Amino acid sequence: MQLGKVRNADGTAGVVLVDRQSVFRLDLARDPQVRTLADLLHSPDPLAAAQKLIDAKATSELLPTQTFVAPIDRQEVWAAGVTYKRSKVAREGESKGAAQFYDKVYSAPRPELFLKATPARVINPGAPVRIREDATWSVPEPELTLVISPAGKIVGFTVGNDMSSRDIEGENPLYLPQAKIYKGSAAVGPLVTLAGAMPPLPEVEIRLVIRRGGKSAFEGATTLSQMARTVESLAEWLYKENEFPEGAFLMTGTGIVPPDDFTLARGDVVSITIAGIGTLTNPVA
Ligand code: DO4
Ligand code: MG
Repeated sequence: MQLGKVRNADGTAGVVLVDRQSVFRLDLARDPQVRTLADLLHSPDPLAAAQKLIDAKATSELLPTQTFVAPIDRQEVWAAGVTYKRSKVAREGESKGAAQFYDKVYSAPRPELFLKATPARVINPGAPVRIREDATWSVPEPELTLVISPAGKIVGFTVGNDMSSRDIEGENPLYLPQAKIYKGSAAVGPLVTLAGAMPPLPEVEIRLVIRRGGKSAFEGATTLSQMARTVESLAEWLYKENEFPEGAFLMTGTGIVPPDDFTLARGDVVSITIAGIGTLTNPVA
């Protein structure tokens, strides 16, 4: 079972429950406690709360995937780094003067966590993500993304793209916010799979395909069994000494890094598929 947001033909937004291929529009006006998708996700039983909002007379619809918009309301988007060995090795290679810090953070109890985006900065499925004009080496980072309630509970999972400028990050780790947080650098969606509906996490495959001129320019895959931390511990660290009254999204790090001679170009199309959730596709502007 999945929850998501759609853009209606008249430009307004709607909330939907998705059961495999069937999409049910929800009538939020039926429950005064529920004004947004986040209210549903943060309720004690999101599936039961959503099912109560289905119009009994409404039939399910088949919606084109471009109808879905990012399933976010007012949550901040955070990200974890160096949670897979592949990411540690790639950072050590790109930042010669600071390689030791990546090794240290990979094995330290405290993870690397950084603010990635505010909701207004998040790019919808199908809309263009960006590479920085002043970057020479840019990559997408395909990441399982946790949807966390204000109380710190992982209530669902979505797909995230942590667009990154490797040359800027590699020049000096203190440039990380510029390498990571810029216009068009974060995309999430298309849907949130409720926590209880997710397949067993270690088996979940993440796949990245980058197309250029209609042909595959890079393909890679990993599974969550390669992640050196648990999703629960990442959520716990994020909420330590912090408050998220609107809840939070947390990208959990990349385990797929294209070879060092690969950089994204305008016109590329990035598709990230996570088993149990779906595919987030964005062209590169
Ligand atoms: O330390 C740099 C960021 C790492 C990151 O974003 C990742 O591993 O996914
Ligand atoms: Mg990342």
